[in-house]
Amino acid sequence: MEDKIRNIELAAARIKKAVLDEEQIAIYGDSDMDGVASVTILEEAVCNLASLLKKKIPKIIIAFPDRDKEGYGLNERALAFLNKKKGNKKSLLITLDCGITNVKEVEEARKMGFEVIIVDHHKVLDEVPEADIIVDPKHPLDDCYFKEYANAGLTFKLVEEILGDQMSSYLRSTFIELVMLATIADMMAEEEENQKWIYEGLLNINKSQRPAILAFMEILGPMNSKREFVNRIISVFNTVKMKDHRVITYDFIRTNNFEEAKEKVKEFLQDAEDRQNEIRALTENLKEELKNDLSNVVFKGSRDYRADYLGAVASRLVGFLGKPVFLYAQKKDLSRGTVRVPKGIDAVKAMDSCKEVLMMYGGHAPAAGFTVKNENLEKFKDCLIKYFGK
Ligand SMILES: [Mn+2]
Repeated sequence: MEDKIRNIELAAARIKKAVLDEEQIAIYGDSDMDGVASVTILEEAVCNLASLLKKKIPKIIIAFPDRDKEGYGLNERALAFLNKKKGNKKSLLITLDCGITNVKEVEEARKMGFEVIIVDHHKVLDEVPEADIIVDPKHPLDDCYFKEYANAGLTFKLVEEILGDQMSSYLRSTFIELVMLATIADMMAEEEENQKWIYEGLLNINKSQRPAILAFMEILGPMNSKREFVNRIISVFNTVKMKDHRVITYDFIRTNNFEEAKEKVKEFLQDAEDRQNEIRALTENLKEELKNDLSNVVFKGSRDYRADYLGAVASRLVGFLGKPVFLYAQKKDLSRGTVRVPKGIDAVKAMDSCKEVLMMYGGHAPAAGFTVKNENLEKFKDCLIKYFGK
């Protein structure tokens, strides 16, 4: 067992070189709490390193997938966006909390002239993208003793390599705060460093330096527990709202304007409430509809479903029905879905057996996602019925 994650020093050295040479850097992260935390940590570390080294702050292109329009991970539209921003300059592309399943897209990115570093904590499928550097503790070649990091935890390990003992205690504590939020949000095992970071992050959250966190504190008022407070923040961050490949929570977490942050928090909390109501209504409808259903797997979609809250609905249904739940939002030509399964079942493995009919899939054993052409929906369903038994 190694105590270092495979390739993490290599990735750190490459990013350091990019800062030294004032190269352009594109950072592409998932649009949820873990992704936004990861992007923020890496971006702030890179800017910090540039000023420590008395270098120009590199041009950093930031983008996130529009989950509703594009689904999860690197994808064609996002690549076109990144490529346009890149111009004809040489550029690094670092994917955070996504990328490990994007074989085609990584190939495409490299053709566009990006040098690709994947930093991901998701399961590695049979086919691995040909990126320049891959950091993923779940890679079969990775011998690291601990594999259950949130991606933000992984990114923190990476920036520890990048900054070394030049990381100020101020910077460290603002990073740990984000790692704590992301580790709880992604429901990673509270063991080893995860446990340490969660403890430290929760301990210090009321001394946060981020106006965004302080604004939450002021608007929400006193809470019974720090966990409860943190869960409210997470539910906002996992509500993905996009504008031009930028998730609005990313600008929010980085803001220096307390008054503006307070206005945002009010807006977010209203949105979160509306969303909770929609989730509750859909869950109740589906419970009613499925309570007498005898099949071993739920596979259901609609043109009215919105991809961004299906995960929450599927989680509740798994608890109620005790069987795997596949829900999808049907678009014009394809459908995007989310999967939640009871303990002991591996959602990614189930989809491995159906990969011929899928465009894209991936995630974790208990929670995963997929993209499928509408013409293959029935085939996918049949395949799942076969896998889980009648
Ligand atoms: Mn994650």
